[in-house]
Amino acid sequence: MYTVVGAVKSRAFRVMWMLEELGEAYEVNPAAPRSDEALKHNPSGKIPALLDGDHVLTDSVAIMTYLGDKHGGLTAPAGTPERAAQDAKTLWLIDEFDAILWAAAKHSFVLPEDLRVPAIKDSLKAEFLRSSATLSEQLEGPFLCGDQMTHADILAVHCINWSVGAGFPKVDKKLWDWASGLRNRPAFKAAQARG
Ligand SMILES: N[C@@H](CCC(=O)N[C@@H](CS)C(=O)NCC(=O)O)C(=O)O
Repeated sequence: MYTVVGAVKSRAFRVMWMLEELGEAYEVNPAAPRSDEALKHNPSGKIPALLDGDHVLTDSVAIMTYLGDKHGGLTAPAGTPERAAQDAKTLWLIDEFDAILWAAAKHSFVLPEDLRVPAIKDSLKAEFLRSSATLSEQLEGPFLCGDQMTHADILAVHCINWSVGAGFPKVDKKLWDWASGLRNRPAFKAAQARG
């Protein structure tokens, strides 16, 4: 049985959703970022971490990649052009979605107050909207990487949800409807119920 360290309302949700999609059992240790419990598993105090027996894995995307490869689901096989395209999409989402939302969080509540530059948030919101329009344009099939769901879909939907919570402008209707469809998946709902 896996243990996910981190609460539902954090990047740990990505790992929970992935585990639900894969049908793997897990328990949740809802440790807060930088808490003693988080520091026990990751010297940076960041969450999520995944406990797999004696192994401690960190970083939500590294964990999803590990789980996908290990259980043979939600990923193209390693060493294929499809996997390279999936990795490129995942890294694009980290650059253009996650990093922008994280920068906004840092300048809202993560950094010490004297280091926050609230004015940066307007440009981050504009950048996110531009990136979401690009993603929307590229969206052709039911999933970001074609006919099969991958962890890139989990990452994108999690970031779109996060953008709502962060008060960012709403993504366009096509992308919003697509994300809503994925939020209706039983695995999404089951992960959310862990909160
Ligand atoms: N790239 C990492 C980022 C993890 C991360 O920054 N998590 C936040 C909570 S969602 C955190 O622990 N922040 C505390 C900190 O940065 O000190 C991942 O995707 O797991």
